[in-house]
Amino acid sequence: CLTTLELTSMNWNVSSNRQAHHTDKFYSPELILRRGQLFTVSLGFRENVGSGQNLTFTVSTGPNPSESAKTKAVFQLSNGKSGGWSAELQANRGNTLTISISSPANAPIGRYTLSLQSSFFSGQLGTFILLFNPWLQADDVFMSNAAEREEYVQQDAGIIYVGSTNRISMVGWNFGQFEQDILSICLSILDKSLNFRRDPANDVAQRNDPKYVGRVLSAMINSNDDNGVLAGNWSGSYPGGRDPRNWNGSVEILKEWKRSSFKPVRYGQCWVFAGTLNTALRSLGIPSRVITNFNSAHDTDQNLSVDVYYDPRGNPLDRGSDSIWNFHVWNEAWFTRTDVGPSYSGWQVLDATPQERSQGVFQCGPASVIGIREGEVDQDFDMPFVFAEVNADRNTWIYDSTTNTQMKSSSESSSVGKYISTKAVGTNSRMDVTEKYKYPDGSAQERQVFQKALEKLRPNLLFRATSAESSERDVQKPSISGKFKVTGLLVVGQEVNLALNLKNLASGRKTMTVNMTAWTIVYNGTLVHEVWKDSFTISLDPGEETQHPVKISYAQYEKYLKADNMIRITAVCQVPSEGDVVVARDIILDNPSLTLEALGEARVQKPVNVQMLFSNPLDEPVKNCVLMVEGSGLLRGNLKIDVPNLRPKERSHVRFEILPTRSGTKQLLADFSCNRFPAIKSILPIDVAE
Ligand SMILES: *[C@@H]1O[C@H](CO)[C@@H](O)[C@H](O)[C@H]1NC(C)=O
Ligand SMILES: *[C@@H]1O[C@H](CO)[C@@H](O)[C@H](O)[C@H]1NC(C)=O
Ligand SMILES: *[C@@H]1O[C@H](CO)[C@@H](O)[C@H](O)[C@H]1NC(C)=O
Ligand SMILES: *[C@@H]1O[C@H](CO)[C@@H](O)[C@H](O)[C@H]1NC(C)=O
Ligand SMILES: CC(=O)N[C@H]1CO[C@H](CO)[C@@H](O)[C@@H]1O
Repeated sequence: CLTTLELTSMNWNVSSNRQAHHTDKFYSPELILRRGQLFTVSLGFRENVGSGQNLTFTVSTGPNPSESAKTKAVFQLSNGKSGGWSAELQANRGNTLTISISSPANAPIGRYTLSLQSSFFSGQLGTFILLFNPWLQADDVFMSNAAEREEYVQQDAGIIYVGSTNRISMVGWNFGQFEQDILSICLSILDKSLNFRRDPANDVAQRNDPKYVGRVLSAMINSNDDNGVLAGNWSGSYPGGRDPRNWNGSVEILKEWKRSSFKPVRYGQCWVFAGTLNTALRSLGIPSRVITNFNSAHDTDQNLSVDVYYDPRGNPLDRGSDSIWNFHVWNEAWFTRTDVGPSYSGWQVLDATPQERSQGVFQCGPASVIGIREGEVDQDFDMPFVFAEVNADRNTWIYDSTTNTQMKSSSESSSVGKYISTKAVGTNSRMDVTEKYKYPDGSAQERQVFQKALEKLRPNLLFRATSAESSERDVQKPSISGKFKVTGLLVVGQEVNLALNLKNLASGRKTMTVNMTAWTIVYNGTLVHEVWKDSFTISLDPGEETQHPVKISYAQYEKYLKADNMIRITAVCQVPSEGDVVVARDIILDNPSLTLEALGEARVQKPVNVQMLFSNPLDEPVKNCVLMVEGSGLLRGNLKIDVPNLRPKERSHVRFEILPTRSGTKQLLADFSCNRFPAIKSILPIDVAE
């Protein structure tokens, strides 16, 4: 009687399989595997089953699995590997068979069901999750360097660079791809995509391809079009959601998205989108990193030229659709590009910030970084947009609304695309990758590539020839020059001190009138409020230089400063019957410092105290102070501590306890906020011993 041969046990060998597949860090009980690599399961039967020759396995993924789409495979226990799915007998101990199962290196990733059919048992054995495999040479995401794999796949905390060219700063980010539920949520991101909703069978079949998965994720991390994860907002006020500066990692965001039944989480800005996309990529096994581009152009019409406008009084104008962001953050993911040619394999730009639609949807990439450096703007995907972000020319105009006229004040070919940065492998230092994106600004090669890109984009605009040079020629050479110099500390709570340096470059005496303004802004140039203005007239002898002081008091800017701490200062200088000269400078005020110190050695499962120090720099009390702390592997979830009000200039100490759960270098993130300082951040690296 066959029923006596029923299956009595099924051992997935979760722990040893996950160790072998480099998935042991996931905080989840599930069997998580990487494709192209064998795993072993043990089947126990009530009686001796011989060699198990007649066992047939089926794996399937997605709602409409099919063998033709390779979302289903049926295979028998055999001795030979086929390159596709296969099963091989490893050991036969009478009632127990140990079987090793292999998946192909190009299998779709996702959640699979494993079933068994035989004369004595038919049914599901259970489920497992299959991920990309950067350890496997045959996988499109193969990364040969072990230190890089450690950083770009296994590292669950990192640094994102922000600020401006003259003040690069950083925020810590907790990617948390191994935290409870995060992998599951990242898989459900794919199932909420427009592609899946339209044609699930086809969508699941394409999940074998990192290009496809990366592009879908870039669409889904922003909420535009598809109710994806994060709603963007650059307005400077965020009452119905969280100020983007307050996020410190992806885990809260992804969990909140799930908790709210997949309603978009409010609000994100570029580094929040990039931090979250990085978590999704690393969790699925695609090596990835976060990239910051300073002076990032947003060129909406692909003419590689961005226009910036001011009015005659020096006010920046929100005019035209193009803009230059102080910084912009995107991702690079690592995989081969068989579609455009193997020489474009390697790092690929993916950008989840909703800037422009691509094929009707806010999504961007993959765009090969090598392709961008070589000006291959006709390749897939979104190459012109990314190329312009790092290469566009910047034209400055004075627009006079009373006469509806505009005059070009300057044209620069090398102000866009600076200090392209990412966290270095294995250390917390900044690595500059600008030369991966373009040849040195101003070099012959860089101009050739720019020209090549321009010709590909606008065959009929060939006359722009040596573009920037020619447009620089159509701007009259100014007889004066100007520059803002910082003359004091730039700190929130104190007066801002700068000077406008002016110089007469001409051989005759020049009289000029100067209009100046200062506006608080959001990092992408969104204007918040005018906080200061001044006008003066001055005469300078040939070669003479002068310094005009700029003083902006705390009382003038405090109400309008946003968490970006950015102020844009502009001067429009006019010499009668000559073109206006625009001098602009964005400054970033520093927050008072928040220091963290571990008060003992950190060991796994041993509580350790950490102390926070903060001094109120203001001549007024600060209220509603809250300290938030998180760090993957250092504490479960996050800690919220109410800090008592601080009197003017008072110092505050707060102690709290953490309990490390994993060894290695971990990152503790703190965020201190109060009525006067919306988001002061600090990072403490902690070495946790076994
Ligand atoms: C941004 O947030 C403000 C304040 O909550 C809101 O009024 C505005 O509609 C939001 N903008 C977008 C695009 O969601
Ligand atoms: C580029 O496009 C903008 C519109 O976005 C337009 O105003 C500008 O004149 C164009 N510049 C060049 C050099 O083609
Ligand atoms: C400064 O602003 C005034 C209007 O307030 C305007 O008449 C004058 O032309 C401006 N100066 C410059 C240099 O544009
Ligand atoms: C800031 O970015 C958002 C999103 O792309 C955009 O809607 C807004 O217009 C931008 N502001 C400026 C000044 O470019
Ligand atoms: C350390 C820190 O800033 N914690 C923050 C991280 O995010 C969680 C949830 O959004 C909050 O508790 C804190 O804002």
